[in-house]
Amino acid sequence: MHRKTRFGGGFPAIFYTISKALEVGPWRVWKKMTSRNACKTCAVGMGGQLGGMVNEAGHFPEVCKKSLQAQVADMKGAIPSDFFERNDLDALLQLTPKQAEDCGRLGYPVILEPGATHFKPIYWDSALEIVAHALKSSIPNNVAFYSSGRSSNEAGFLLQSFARVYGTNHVMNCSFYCHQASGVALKMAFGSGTATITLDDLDDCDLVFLLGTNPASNHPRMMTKLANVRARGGKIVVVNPLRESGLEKFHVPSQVKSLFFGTEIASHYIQPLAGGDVHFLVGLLKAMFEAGTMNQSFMTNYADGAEQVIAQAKQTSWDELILGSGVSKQEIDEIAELLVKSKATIFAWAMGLTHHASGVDNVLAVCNLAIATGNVGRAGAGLLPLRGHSNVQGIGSIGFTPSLQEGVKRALEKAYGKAMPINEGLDTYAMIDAAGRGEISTLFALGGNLWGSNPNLNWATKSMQNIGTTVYLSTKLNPGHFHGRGQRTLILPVLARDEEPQSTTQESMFNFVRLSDGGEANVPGQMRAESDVICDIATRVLGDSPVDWSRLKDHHEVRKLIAEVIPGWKEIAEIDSTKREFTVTGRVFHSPEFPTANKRALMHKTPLPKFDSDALRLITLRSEGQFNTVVYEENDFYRGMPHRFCILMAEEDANKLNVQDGQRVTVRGEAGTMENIEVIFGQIKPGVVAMFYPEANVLIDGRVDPRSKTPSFKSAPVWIER
Ligand SMILES: Nc1nc2c(c(=O)[nH]1)N[C@H]1C(S)=C(S)[C@@H](COP(=O)(O)OP(=O)(O)OC[C@H]3O[C@@H](n4cnc5c(=O)[nH]c(N)nc54)[C@H](O)[C@@H]3O)O[C@H]1N2
Ligand SMILES: Nc1nc2c(c(=O)[nH]1)N[C@H]1C(S)=C(S)[C@@H](COP(=O)(O)OP(=O)(O)OC[C@H]3O[C@@H](n4cnc5c(=O)[nH]c(N)nc54)[C@H](O)[C@@H]3O)O[C@H]1N2
Ligand SMILES: [Mo]
Repeated sequence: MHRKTRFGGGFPAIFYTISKALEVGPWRVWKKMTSRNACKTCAVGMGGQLGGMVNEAGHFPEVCKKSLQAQVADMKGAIPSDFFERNDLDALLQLTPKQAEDCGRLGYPVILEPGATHFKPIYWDSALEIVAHALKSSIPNNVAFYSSGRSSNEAGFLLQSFARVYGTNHVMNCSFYCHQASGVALKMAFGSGTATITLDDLDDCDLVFLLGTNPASNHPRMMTKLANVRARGGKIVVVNPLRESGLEKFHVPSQVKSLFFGTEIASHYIQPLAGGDVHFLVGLLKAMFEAGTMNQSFMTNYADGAEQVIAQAKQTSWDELILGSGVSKQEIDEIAELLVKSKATIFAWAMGLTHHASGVDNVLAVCNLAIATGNVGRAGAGLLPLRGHSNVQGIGSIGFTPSLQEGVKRALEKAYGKAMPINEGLDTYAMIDAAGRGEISTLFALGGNLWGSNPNLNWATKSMQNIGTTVYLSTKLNPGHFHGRGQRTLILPVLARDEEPQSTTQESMFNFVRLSDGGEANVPGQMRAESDVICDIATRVLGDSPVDWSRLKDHHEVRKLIAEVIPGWKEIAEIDSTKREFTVTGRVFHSPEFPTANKRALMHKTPLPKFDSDALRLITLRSEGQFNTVVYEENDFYRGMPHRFCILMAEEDANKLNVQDGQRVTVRGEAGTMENIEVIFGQIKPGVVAMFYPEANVLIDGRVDPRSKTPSFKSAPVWIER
């Protein structure tokens, strides 16, 4: 029996939007939603004059219930002053992600002293002094800095450069658990690690591939563009082990006809095995090779490495490709033909490709396909990693990464008059591992929920609790503050971007830098701007020479530095006066000339991944009502999953295991087990099951992709016990 799933968007989304607005007052919400601030949720890059309702191409209104969810959550009340007195650490450890989120905004700094049973409010001055003392008494090589992708370029730049002047390269961001594989692979193929297209290119293509991504929930504003592709007769190929109802049909709220009748999104829905994408993509190459339809002249003129990639496709048997992908020869032929006929194709993907031990190969295989068909380096065609957090790309661009390009390093040295550290910077997973070995004495986290984002939560808990002092700069509480505490933990309350006293900037997935005006605080409290907190700590630790950190509290000064140090960002120096948002130079390719040594693209052989044959492959994903580890709604009505502790399974697998729809089972993974999990029948590829992140992170062991260091969150072996 299939539970009824609903199509995406439409009136349910609109009603939800209205009811959310009523929670804090429609006028207050309208004012905030139309203020000039980049949207807080995904990286499509909404912003500009009417804030989160206008896209980069100026289209209005682009309404998204997700951005409203995040906005309203930031406006609903503050945590009462006696909250931490009434709730001891044990009580806080019981909070679910939703309960922690529902506590409201953190309005005052708190500290948990070693061995204490309660967090206690603390004055800002004392809190900053304790953080400074922890840093001054640590060896820089034992200190780590983490950033999620929510913070501004200004705060991110200040913190990463402070870390370096202080003396460490242990500077890492959430990308290692997200799109790192995309950056690594794109750089290997084209010499540049981000999208090769602009938002407008989506208006000029006739075919879009959506591989391992669910934009109906996670990038809702993309849906208008996708609906438009279909409206002008284009095709959309979805490649996803799970039939996502929002990708079958979506009711675009800003288009009247679509709102009422819905728009078919996928013209072709391919359901591979989780982790079977390389097999499928190599299969497409093989089909084209056999039909003699590859774009040989494009490869000859603009790319290297084609011979070995073609040889791999030629030598691999159809049996192996079909078995490994779970896709039939007929479907592979059909999609290959579609691709050959297309005049301009855009390949878009997200976590379904990156969250694997073969993440980089998955993305390289997409790059190979784009090159083999001549679909890169011209208008309307190219590669589009659908980024996660609203400023995750910016945080990477401005250097919040363990290693810096030589040029950036030299520019920083010149700007600050200080040699950069030489220790090898840790990636996120390696840092947690180092903490487990007792090698991290202080962790400074700019936003995020690092604990909850990790695989193997028991390991993450033990490792993080080994840290001496942990400092979180956060807007809201999340379970990571408590489970991921250090021996001493401080949570310092900060302003969200629409509350900042100064303007800030963010970079979208299309390499477009947006300006956010900031505004008034949404709730009363002692929250401070992230950049203020960072500069105050820097001054306390390093004094005012060689760098005058208090001068850098002025975002205009920071932007002048970014313009000097980061390639392609010159225009940011003048953004205060010009208000001109801009595309980072050197990243969009409308002609087939790439920033590699010889200006040619490079194709790479992609070995076929191997999997345990007796295990089911677990995908961990986001529900309709969550943003990463923040849960707004416990149920997922699109997929018919009524609560967080479900496992979505094909009826065929359930029959083999002799379990029924609605039955409770135990799910065993390599790192742990979860009991009392409800089986839900769904339209998912047999052999593959799905559960919600972050809860299911107790199951997953840390198999990381050797090149991107990203854990295989979407092909973890699990076994079901009745
Ligand atoms: N509302 C909302 N928006 C968000 C977020 C959020 O949590 N909520 N998170 C933000 C962030 S940080 C990110 S990174 C993005 C995430 O955006 P997505 O990547 O779309 O999110 P996921 O839920 O991780 O799901 C990925 C999709 O990949 C499919 N998939 C899983 N395994 C495979 C596979 O092996 N092959 C293929 N082809 N497909 C597979 C899943 O079925 C699922 O549909 O969204 C961003 N936007
Ligand atoms: N099993 C599994 N694990 C995963 C994933 C998966 O699909 N499956 N996805 C991975 C991915 S793609 C990602 S990106 C990571 C997410 O990793 P993170 O980015 O570390 O986690 P989030 O849950 O987005 O962080 C939410 C917290 O950020 C804080 N916050 C929100 N806004 C602001 C702000 O403006 N400033 C500051 N300072 N703080 C703010 C709030 O305290 C909030 O609770 O998780 C990864 N882990
Ligand atoms: Mo992400």
